[in-house]
Amino acid sequence: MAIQRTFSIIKPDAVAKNLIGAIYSRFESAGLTILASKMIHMSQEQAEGFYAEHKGKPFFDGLVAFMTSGPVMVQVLEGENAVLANREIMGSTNPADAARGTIRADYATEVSENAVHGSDATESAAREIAYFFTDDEVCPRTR
Ligand code: RTP
Ligand code: MG
Repeated sequence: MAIQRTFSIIKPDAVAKNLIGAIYSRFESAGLTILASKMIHMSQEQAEGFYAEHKGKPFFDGLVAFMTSGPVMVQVLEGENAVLANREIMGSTNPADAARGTIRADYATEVSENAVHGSDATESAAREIAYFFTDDEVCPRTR
């Protein structure tokens, strides 16, 4: 296995429920190290650009409205096989299908408000990290 980086968002529903610390704890317990982190309130343009691959789908407008409805936490996570490791602790897109003990099973009930985003491949991770962070905002561990 290789050390990878992935991009993560704690979505407006989970931020509103004061779950930032609980979700960061899940990342760290899973061996994912936080290399960059900030709170932002996405603009319409920022959210549409981030989810460009979904443009034209029936849930696109609702997704953009939700993602701009309140602040989010965006972060870069690093660890062994980080892309898949993060997807595993997140659980399935629809919380109803998410395995017990995953973030979405424990903290979300709706597919449209499912607590977290995680990159689905190393290529999308690199693109998504660069979408929200400059190189000097990402701080590799020195010890
Ligand atoms: P994400 O990108 O947020 O990590 O979620 P994902 O890969 O598990 O799901 P994706 O297919 O990329 O969809 C992005 C987000 O769109 C919303 N969605 N709603 N109503 C629906 O059928 C539907 N399908 C997708 C979800 O909030 C999903 O996280
Ligand atoms: Mg996705």
